[in-house]
Amino acid sequence: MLSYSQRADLCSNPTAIHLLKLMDRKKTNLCIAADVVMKDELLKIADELGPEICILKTHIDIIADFDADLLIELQRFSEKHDFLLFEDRKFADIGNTVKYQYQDGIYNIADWAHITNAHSVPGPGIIQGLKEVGLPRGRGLLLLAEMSSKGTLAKGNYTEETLKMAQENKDFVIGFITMRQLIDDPCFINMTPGVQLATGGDTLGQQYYTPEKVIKENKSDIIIVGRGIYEADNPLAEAKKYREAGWLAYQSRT
Ligand code: S5P
Repeated sequence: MLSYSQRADLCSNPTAIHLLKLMDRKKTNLCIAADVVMKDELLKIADELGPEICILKTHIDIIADFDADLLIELQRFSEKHDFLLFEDRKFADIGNTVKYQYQDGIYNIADWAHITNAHSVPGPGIIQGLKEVGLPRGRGLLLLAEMSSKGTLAKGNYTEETLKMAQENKDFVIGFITMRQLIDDPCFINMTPGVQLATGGDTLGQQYYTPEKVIKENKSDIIIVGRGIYEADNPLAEAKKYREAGWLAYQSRT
């Protein structure tokens, strides 16, 4: 199996190349899902956990005291600690609408988020719309091929059609939100949410698998961990545990 950085040499999207090289350089396949609602909480995570992660995943629209300064600070930490920013926007509208949602409004996602994601439910037009905005900036898009939640409709034929849409847009689509590796293509990066050190779930349908199962058995590339880390008594110590578990699982695979 190829290493992350060997895969980088085969890809064309600048964000995919950057991310794959970064993971091997920094020895981490951990993405933190920083689902907090205040600016200072988000920036604390970015600064304290930044050295442990390859990606900081945001839901920028849940920040109660959002302002443009937050975006400048996030970019500063991304450079300082060498991680990418992933706005988990889950776009789901027609191409013309998502273009505006991606570049305009108050969040201007395309200006600061290296990576964003989209549902494939509208069909390929959503990728075209996002691509017009993101590709000139060198950004990368993930498609939601599967979801971690109980009862998800993203399965079977829906997942198959999503893979096809990605293959037809390899310049911009850099991978998937998925529970497992779905196609053996080194340029698609698989990111998996619903990860904790113990299996289980929450009361709202989330389901958890371990880093080992996700990376080693299911051959995903990146673990996305939220509450397992930021709700711990010592988030930094917990992040180190997830980082190590994710990296060991990757090493045992290569
Ligand atoms: O299928 C999905 C897709 C995503 S991006 N299931 C998910 O849970 N996510 C996101 O991953 C979700 O929006 C949240 O930010 C994170 C999981 O958080 P946790 O606290 O359950 O680890």
